[in-house]
Amino acid sequence: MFGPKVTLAAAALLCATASVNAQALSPLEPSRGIMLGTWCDTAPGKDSPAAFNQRFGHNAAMVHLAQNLPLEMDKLAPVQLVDQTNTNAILYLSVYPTIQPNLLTDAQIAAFVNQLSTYTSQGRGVLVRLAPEMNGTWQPYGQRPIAFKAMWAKIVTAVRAVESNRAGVSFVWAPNVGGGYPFDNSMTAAVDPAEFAALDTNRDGVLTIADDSYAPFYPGNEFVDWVGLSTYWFGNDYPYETNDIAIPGYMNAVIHGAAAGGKGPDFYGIYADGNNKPFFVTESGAAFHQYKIASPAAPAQVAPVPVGGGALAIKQSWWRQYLTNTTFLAAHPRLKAISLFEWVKAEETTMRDFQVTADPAILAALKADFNQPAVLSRYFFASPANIQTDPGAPPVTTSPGPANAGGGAAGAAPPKNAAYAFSASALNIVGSAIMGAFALFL
Ligand SMILES: *[C@@H]1O[C@H](CO)[C@@H](O)[C@H](O)[C@H]1NC(C)=O
Ligand SMILES: CC(=O)N[C@H]1CO[C@H](CO)[C@@H](O)[C@@H]1O
Repeated sequence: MFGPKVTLAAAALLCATASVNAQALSPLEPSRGIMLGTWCDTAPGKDSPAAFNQRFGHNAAMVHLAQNLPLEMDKLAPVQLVDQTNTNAILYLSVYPTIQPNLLTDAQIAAFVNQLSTYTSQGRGVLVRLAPEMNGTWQPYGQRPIAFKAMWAKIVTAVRAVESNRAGVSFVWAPNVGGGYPFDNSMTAAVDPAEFAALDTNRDGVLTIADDSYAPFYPGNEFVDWVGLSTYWFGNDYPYETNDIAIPGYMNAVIHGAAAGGKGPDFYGIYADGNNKPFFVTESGAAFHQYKIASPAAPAQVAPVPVGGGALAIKQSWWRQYLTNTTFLAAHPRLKAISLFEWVKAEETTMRDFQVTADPAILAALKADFNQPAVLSRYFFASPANIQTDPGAPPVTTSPGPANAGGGAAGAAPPKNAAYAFSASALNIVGSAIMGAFALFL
């Protein structure tokens, strides 16, 4: 799958590194403004990032894809879908280790580094959300903070050892929202006394909600570029199978640890403000429960769910808390990226529709809120570009998304973005014919 590395990459990235350092930003962090991204259902015949761009009327600044580690060569993230947007969108890549952290070999890490180098050397920036939700029990790498942090540092060090990756790859540390921690009693890490001691932050001999759900897993400022949380509105009460309007202020409460009984640490305050890191809403959506299912594995309808507040009002009550809420956005200047979860997904006991751009009425309501100048001017989007991230991928056939509408307020210049400076520099030196597409960022 991976082509040979492009030899000019090292020279190209010297430029980008200098510009990143001068602004004291994390790699791929915009100096101001928020990158809007999408994670859509890329199964054949379902949805695509290019189709999202056309529906929404703006080019997603980031395209979210996921894959496992060690690499499974037949199941790598379909990065050609990013190329097919014909933009310089950042690849936002969630990477899920399928084995315990201490078992990952140097050769397996090297293969991953090579994959990223292939992308960055073509001018495609990559935001790596490595091993997300490491605080939960449901991942093989979950609740093993010592092994997790060692794996994290090893991978980050190996990735940064390649020149094109230093400005072109940024690491996102994103635990699960702490409400409900430690989530269930099947705490597998308890078998290792050292791991358990690291988790039992109040040293009372048991793992409970009173223990810090984030700190044991933080790999350290030198190894983390971005900090993030995934935020969802599922409904008023567990097991979440009613269609409820979002509780006012819920989004704000979640990122400051005041949701779910107010027991969680103030994530934004401690990890974004306290550690001087850009903040990333790594996934977000409001669930409209379509119907009850037997199970996620056998998601046939077993009972209807009343429409309650209705899909439009529920989703609007959620996006108005953060995405289009200028009060919220102004209060969180470290918020630099938001990725929408554009899926219909069987979860727990219901079929859940999180999409905001699929239904025409919901999309129209979103656009009416989002395209107000005071909101739109806080965001920016990818620019047209012809990047062939993976030289081995099939040729691009889809049509381009709409033109960049970043900085929508009349006359406002789009914010400068280290990511796009990175792409521009790389392509400038390569001498690509598409230079004109980057003129705004030079
Ligand atoms: C907008 O955000 C502020 C600050 O978080 C919050 O107080 C307000 O309720 C939000 N507005 C809506 C409509 O949710
Ligand atoms: C118990 C709990 O909170 N589990 C949740 C952890 O986070 C994942 C992803 O956000 C959810 O799917 C789980 O339900």
